[in-house]
Amino acid sequence: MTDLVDTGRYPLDAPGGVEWVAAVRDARAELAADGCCVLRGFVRPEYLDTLRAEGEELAPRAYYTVERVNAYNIPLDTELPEGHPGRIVLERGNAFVARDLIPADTLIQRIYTSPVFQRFVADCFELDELHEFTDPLAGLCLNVVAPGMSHPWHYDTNEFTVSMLTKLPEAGGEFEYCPAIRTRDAENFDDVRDVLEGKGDRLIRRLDLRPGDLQLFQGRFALHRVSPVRGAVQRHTAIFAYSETAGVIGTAERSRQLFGRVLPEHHQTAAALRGDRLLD
Ligand SMILES: O=C(O)CCC(=O)C(=O)O
Ligand SMILES: [Fe+2]
Repeated sequence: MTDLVDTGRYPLDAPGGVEWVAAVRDARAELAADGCCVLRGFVRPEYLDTLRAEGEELAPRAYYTVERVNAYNIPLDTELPEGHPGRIVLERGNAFVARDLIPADTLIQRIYTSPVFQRFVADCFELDELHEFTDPLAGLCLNVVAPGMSHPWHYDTNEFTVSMLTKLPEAGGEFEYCPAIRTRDAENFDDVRDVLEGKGDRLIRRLDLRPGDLQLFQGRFALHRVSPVRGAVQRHTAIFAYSETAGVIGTAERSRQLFGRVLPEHHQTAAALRGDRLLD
């Protein structure tokens, strides 16, 4: 693991050391400022070809479907008042390769399962510990956005998300986000509606991500999307999903939507427990 990572900048080879503490402090400051932190060049340049090539080999295994959704991922026939941003229908055209289709020896599995990586990420998010999902499909995914497609505006169910671009599209496919557009107590539907209607530029930040950059993101309160990919090639990201509690498994319905498959494990779970009552 530590030979994959630029340990000069991100000292995963010396947990708890002075440089580790400094790197964690910088990441925490960025997260505190706007809920997003990009650790540039996290993966050493000599591994970037492998990172991209492994994703290219996996991408045909994604579950390709275009789904009509809303920003809250609640059913489209939910009764909502006039003007509610949840009434705006979006097309979710990204496709996920599920964890059980990603070989254990790929770089992204090695990163996802690395205890020292998990320790580092937990420290950056100021968490005592974090756990891989028990869900056999959702813990680690490759997110594939093909030309003409986008991963439309949404919030994450998880309070924190870790991801890494592995393949850059020719154009478009930008990660865009609206820091703290909602809070634990307030949905702020007016600003959300502006963003969904293309009138929210004042609220949007854009990231210039490069392959091998590690992104730490608090996506529960920041509306975000991957803008439409243009040109001839796909955009790929590895999504490393962790939770503060052990044993997390998604619901059967969500698994069917994202992966086109439901496993026996998914039938045993009720909806994930959450600390708030926000939509999705
Ligand atoms: O692929 C990305 O860069 C973002 C993915 C994302 O927002 C998600 O999977 O929830
Ligand atoms: Fe997301």
